[in-house]
Amino acid sequence: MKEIVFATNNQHKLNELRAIVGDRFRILSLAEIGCHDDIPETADTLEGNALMKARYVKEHYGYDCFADDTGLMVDALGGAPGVYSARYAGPGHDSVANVNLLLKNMEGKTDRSARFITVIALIMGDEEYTFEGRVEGHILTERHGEAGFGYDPIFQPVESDCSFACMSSEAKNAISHRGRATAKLVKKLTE
Ligand code: ITT
Repeated sequence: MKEIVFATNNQHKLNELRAIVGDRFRILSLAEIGCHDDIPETADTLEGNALMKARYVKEHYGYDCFADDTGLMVDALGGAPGVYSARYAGPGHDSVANVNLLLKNMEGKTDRSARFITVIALIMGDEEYTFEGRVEGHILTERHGEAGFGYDPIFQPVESDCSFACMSSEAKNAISHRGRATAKLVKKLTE
């Protein structure tokens, strides 16, 4: 079976990808290739960060690999937190603090429209590819649901009457930003 590295330190993303890809490929984690580095993601676009992470693994470890960068773009906040979604409430990737700050900044806003965008960068041999997936929705006024991760409890996709955190992983993956970008990745990998 073909092996490919997913350059992420986020176990939730790894689980989602493995569920979507199934047994078509063996997805290796960074730990499985002995990489425990703090991979830089200092670009100011999702595409730039995804490429930065994938290139780092290719250059330092030699594996074909892919990486994703995801942002939640909220219209009433001028597109924030956007590319800074992981560090919205400060350094430390603290999802509870990020969600609290977003709820606070959205207090009193009537336009609650938002979208998740994922860009996946794939490096195979000398070739680089990028794939985008997005899902439209709105920001709820409080948390709903226990599943998922990150901003899932406060994001309700237009296709659903509940938040991503109220949905099964299968239901989320079928319509999500990452699910849609991953479908394009899988198409490329199976060409
Ligand atoms: P890696 O860079 O190691 O892949 P990360 O958690 O830093 O992991 P991102 O920079 O792509 O990942 O994530 C940006 C933020 O958006 C982060 O706070 C995540 O919790 C959140 N996020 C990403 N995908 C999400 C999803 O499907 N649902 C809810 N929140 C998500």
